[in-house]
Amino acid sequence: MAQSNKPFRRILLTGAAGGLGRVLRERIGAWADVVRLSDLGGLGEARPGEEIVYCDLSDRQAMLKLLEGVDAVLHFGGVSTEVAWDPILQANIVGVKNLYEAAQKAGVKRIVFASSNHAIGFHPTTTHLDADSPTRPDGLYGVSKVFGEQLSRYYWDRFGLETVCIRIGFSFPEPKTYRNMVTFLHYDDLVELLRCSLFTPRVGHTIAYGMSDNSTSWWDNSKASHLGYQPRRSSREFAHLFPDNADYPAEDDLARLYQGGPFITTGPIYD
Ligand code: NAI
Ligand code: 15L
Repeated sequence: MAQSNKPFRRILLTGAAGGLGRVLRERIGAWADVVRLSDLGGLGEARPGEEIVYCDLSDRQAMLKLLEGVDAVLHFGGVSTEVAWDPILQANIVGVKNLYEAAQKAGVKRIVFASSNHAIGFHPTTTHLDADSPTRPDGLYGVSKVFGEQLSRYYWDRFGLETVCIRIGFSFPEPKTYRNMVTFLHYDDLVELLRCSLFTPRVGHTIAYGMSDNSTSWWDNSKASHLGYQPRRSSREFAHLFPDNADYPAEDDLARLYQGGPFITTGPIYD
């Protein structure tokens, strides 16, 4: 391969066919000579500067191969909501363990792990959280994100493999509920937070909240300030969609009382 000035030789993006993966595929090409895209399927043709490797996160041997030659990982693959236990177990528990085992063996320097606000969803909406607040998952999906955060902590302590865990709020084209207005992460800010997470010289094991510059927030990113992340977008851009907060649940609805919103009563879903 010819010499290039791009910062990384090869970045792996898992979950590349998912909602956020498709956004990132369009926007991270400048960061690496090669972006290796992975998912279960649905990635179409590789474009210049891309490689496509289909792989189930729960397949240990396939994961050991997937990580070969990779310098850094954006881990966006896996189950992204509260579903039955077995898919959560396979993708988010076994899969994350396979990822870290393979990454450490391949000499990967850094992983950005797409965690979720559901790792802390059983905190009341009256509580302000930072990186040191205790986790309070709001379902088995949230428990699986706590597992990923803790596994990555172990790989930092044991092997010096760095991770930034991003507790993403709500990253879609626009907020759909008033709760989303509080937790909104604009795609532009997601990409900026990933750029900061990959290019800050030392991150160790960092917990950051994935949110834009929204008017109301439950989260404080001061303990991730070394990342230098400055959100430039805000859910204020969508305030006209919620003139009287009409969609927000009634005062005594549990979904209003806890940060995880409706997730708190969804699980557990037994197989
Ligand atoms: P998504 O569900 O659209 O994408 C996830 C992708 O992972 C899918 O393409 C799916 O095929 C793949 N996947 C699932 N199981 C797999 C397996 N066993 N092996 C390989 N690939 C598998 O989710 P989205 O919205 O793109 O989210 C990406 C990540 O960010 C997820 O980890 C999610 O938990 C996290 N996140 C996203 C939020 C958002 O607002 N979009 C909020 C909080 C967290
Ligand atoms: C998540 O963790 C999900 O991945 C995303 O689809 C949304 O449901 C988001 O949380 C949320 O809290 O709304």
